[in-house]
Amino acid sequence: MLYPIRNAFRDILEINSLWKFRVDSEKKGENEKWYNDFESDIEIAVPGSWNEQLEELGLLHYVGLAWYSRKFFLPTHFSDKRIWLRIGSADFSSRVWVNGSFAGESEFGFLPNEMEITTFARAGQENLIVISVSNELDDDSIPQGITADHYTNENRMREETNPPTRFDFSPFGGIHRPVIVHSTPATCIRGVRVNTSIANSLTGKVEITAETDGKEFDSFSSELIDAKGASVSRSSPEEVALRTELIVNDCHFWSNDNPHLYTLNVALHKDGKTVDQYSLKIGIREVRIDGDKLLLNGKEVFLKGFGKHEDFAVIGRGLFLPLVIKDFELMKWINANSFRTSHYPYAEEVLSYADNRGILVISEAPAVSLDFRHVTPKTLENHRQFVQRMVERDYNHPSVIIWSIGNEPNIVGDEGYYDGSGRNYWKEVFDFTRSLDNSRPITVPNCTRAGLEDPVFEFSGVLSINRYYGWYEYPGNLKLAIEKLELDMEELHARYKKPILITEFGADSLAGSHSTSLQMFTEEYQAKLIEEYIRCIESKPYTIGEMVWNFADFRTPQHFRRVVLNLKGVFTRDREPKLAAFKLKELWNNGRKVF
Ligand code: BDP
Repeated sequence: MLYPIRNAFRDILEINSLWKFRVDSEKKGENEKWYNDFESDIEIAVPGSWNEQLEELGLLHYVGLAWYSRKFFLPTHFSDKRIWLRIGSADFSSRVWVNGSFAGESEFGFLPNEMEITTFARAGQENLIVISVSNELDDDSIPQGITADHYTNENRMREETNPPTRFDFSPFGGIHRPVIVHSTPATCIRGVRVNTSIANSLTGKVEITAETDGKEFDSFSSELIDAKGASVSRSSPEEVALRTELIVNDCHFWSNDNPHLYTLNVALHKDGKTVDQYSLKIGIREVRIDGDKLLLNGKEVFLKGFGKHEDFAVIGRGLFLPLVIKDFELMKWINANSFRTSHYPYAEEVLSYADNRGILVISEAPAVSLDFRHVTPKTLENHRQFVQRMVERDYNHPSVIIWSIGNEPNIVGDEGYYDGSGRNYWKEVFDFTRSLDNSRPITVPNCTRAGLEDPVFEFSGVLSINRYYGWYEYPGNLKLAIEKLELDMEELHARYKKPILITEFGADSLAGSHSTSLQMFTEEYQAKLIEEYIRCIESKPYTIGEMVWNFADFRTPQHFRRVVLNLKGVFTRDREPKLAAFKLKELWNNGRKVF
């Protein structure tokens, strides 16, 4: 799946800003044909969640259906082109109509929903897009949903959140990423996949595979351009196969220290003339696990970073570019080199920026806290499809070095998970992911409750663990916390002989709260816990990284253990540093291991 671009053959029109909005809690919109437009005097900004924007209308915790509508003028020059509509993400599912005709739908939140609208759209005229968006989830969806009844029936009332979720982040609803109408020629490039490798210390290899739609071409070409605009390698335009290999001499490999990007131009030709062209930035690099080490271009890399969230005041989960810039500046300031897109794929714009800035990314599918008592064949099917779309979308980003295809399965600690059903499930999803991409390690972070018997370890290339000793277990007791952490790491490594990544550890702290003793919720306790974890993690030769939970405070569903936000951020929700941020900056100085 390609990000829309503008060039001599393609055009884009962003349909963001203000849309008309209407809540449909009774789900009557389709019967009443709201897709032909509906009455409302409420407006909402796109991208952005409805929750905080429209809190005063009662939407802060709203879970259900809502409708968006927007008229836009489609320029006349789109008339002889194929026309596509792409919604960067509408969470968690959406249905789309263009000029009253049903155009497409998606059950996969956090990913683009793209559809061809050539037959419905009218160039040179005003057009109407109507989108219904729902943030409801169920047993079959990824992530899975939960209801208040589940908690009651399972006698887990003390765990109940409002709105009920299986995860610890707000189930924000809305159109969260840009809506783009774009055009392509009739015969067009629809997919490009790039595999890069190092032939020798001076030479890079780029294998390119393209997918096309339409038959009106007789050759395919590709060319790599360097930062100064000079051509560094090109295929012969006679190439008919949609597969080619380019050799780059004097190659500048992509790495976190030197995130060198080339522009790849691919094109289709007919009778000696170019009929379509697509360009993307690529980085030439190789990721590999060797024994207990994570290697980037053959050199050991130790991950220092965070689990993050797409979350900010008012805009909620909406893409907000000033925040993307700020967060990357803060990651650089604190000497981090990586983050995990916990617990869902982030906006493509974020990954492209990570490519530019040399920040390494673990891209995650939102299979968070799967409850195997409620997993259905449809859950598995949706999980596979989700991973497929995520891998397709993010494959070409050099920054993406690891796939995480879930998080903390069996957080409820159900025994049935270990009877082979959990293993079968994960085997299938891991094998499937590997069949889509065998160039990157695959992992699933494990939680304490699922224990060291968790079947995800058998299939993971990197053993990822989330540990909250010193917080949920052994609260306030750092000595015991570190002993337990060490025991887990040692036992895990002894059993599986694979590298270990600590994907989550941390403590809540209320900015401005201090103590001279070890006191939970103070900035000192958070900083101390993080420091002690890092000392222990870095003392083990088989660890490949440490990711603090979380980069910034973030909004969660209501629960007595959360004071509006999860406060495990080392930055506040508005990105002010807590004490732990200064401690990390010191510990991560120069990217060296300090312990
Ligand atoms: C972990 C989850 C994460 C939570 C975190 C916490 O992976 O989503 O936010 O715990 O409780 O179990 O802070």
